[in-house]
Amino acid sequence: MNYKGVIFDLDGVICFTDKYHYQAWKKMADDIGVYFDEKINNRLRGVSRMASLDIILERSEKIYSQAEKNILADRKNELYKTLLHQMTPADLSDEVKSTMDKLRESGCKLAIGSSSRNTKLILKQIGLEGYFDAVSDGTNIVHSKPDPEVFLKAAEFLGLDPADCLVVEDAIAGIDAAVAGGFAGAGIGEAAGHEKVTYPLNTFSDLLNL
Ligand code: B16
Ligand code: MG
Repeated sequence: MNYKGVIFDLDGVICFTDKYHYQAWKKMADDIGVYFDEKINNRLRGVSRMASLDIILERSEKIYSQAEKNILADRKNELYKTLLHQMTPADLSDEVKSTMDKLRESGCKLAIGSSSRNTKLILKQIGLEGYFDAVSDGTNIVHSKPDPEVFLKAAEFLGLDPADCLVVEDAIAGIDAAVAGGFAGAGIGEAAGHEKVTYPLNTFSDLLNL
């Protein structure tokens, strides 16, 4: 690994909470009679909770006040958290865990850079509480991806320059954020096709070849 630090996105990279986000947003959208599908859900990857709600409400005829939006977002989050409690260490794949262990053995510092305000709960559920050298998430930022703030904070927490860190992302907004912050970006899934991705990955363990 040619980088001193690796900053991992959480949802879509380390684990797959996207299905729970979908179920919870779908229930909320159905309750208020707003159309929502998997394609719209894809636009929510890496995007903050309130910005995600604004994307969903593009399909609504009613204009919601900020107070009403807060209630909708809270309702979705309560359902989402109930679903997160079903997660166990079995939701962390052997490939992801052994790849991260090998990166650490080679001297790399490891961090999380996630937009989620539920990051600590998710890490606890999958058995990674206390595993990372730094955790930067939705609770310590003002601007969410594609703004680079979450990754810049992660690099700062690690004591490293962005140029010495690799960001691993599944979201287009996440690669945009990495590029804006001066980081190299490794893309998984949809993000592997981003025109500015530094390294497209077929699978997570490809990181061991960089
Ligand atoms: P929360 P990531 C992101 O996580 C999700 O991809 C995105 O869909 C979600 O809206 C966002 O976290 C905020 O999540 O409601 O838990 O604060 O991909 O940046 O790890
Ligand atoms: Mg993601």
